Amino acid sequence: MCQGRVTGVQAGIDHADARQRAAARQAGGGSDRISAGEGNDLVSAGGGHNRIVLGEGNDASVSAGGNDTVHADDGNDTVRSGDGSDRLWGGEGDDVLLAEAGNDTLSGGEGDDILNGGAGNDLMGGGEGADRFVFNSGLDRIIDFDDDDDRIDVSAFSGFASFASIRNALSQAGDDVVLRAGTHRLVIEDARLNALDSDDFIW
Ligand SMILES: [Ca+2]
Ligand SMILES: [Ca+2]
Ligand SMILES: [Ca+2]
Repeated sequence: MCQGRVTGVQAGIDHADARQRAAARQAGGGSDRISAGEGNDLVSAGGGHNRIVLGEGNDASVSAGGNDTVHADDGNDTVRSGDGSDRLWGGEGDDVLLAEAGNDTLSGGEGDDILNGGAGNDLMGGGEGADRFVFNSGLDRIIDFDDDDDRIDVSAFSGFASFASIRNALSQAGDDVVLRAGTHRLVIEDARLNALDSDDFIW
């Protein structure tokens, strides 16, 4: 298995393979296309609208502003995608998806994933496994909350000091449950208020 590593890809429109280290380092700013392939890769893509495929292995990628698309694929991966409207797929494995600012779409896929949309209005789907959804700001949606396995982390809000305080902020809205935190709102799609209990939240 190769140990690919791409760093400093920041300018220009690049088509970098992680195994081609020298070429990757010379790539300039703008929108990069990076395919890391097998092995455990560390990709730093900088700004621009990046398209990153991490392939197999336990990978990590960091990108800055711009609308990024990241397919983490197999393995336990960590993806941090900076500002912009990003689309992140964890694939198989236990992944950590940190979409940061912007209106982002996060898909955990199989495995026990942590999905954190950061600021902005984010759409989150955990897929199979016991997933943790982090709600910290904006108007977020969880499309596939499973109250047997998944949990919602609201620890970013100091006002939620107990499950009772969370329960007071929950309401049924048609087929969905809505959690309100000041001006911020989380929609838990296709959920029943009376099925949610303290096991479903982290505060
Ligand atoms: Ca890889
Ligand atoms: Ca993965
Ligand atoms: Ca999952």
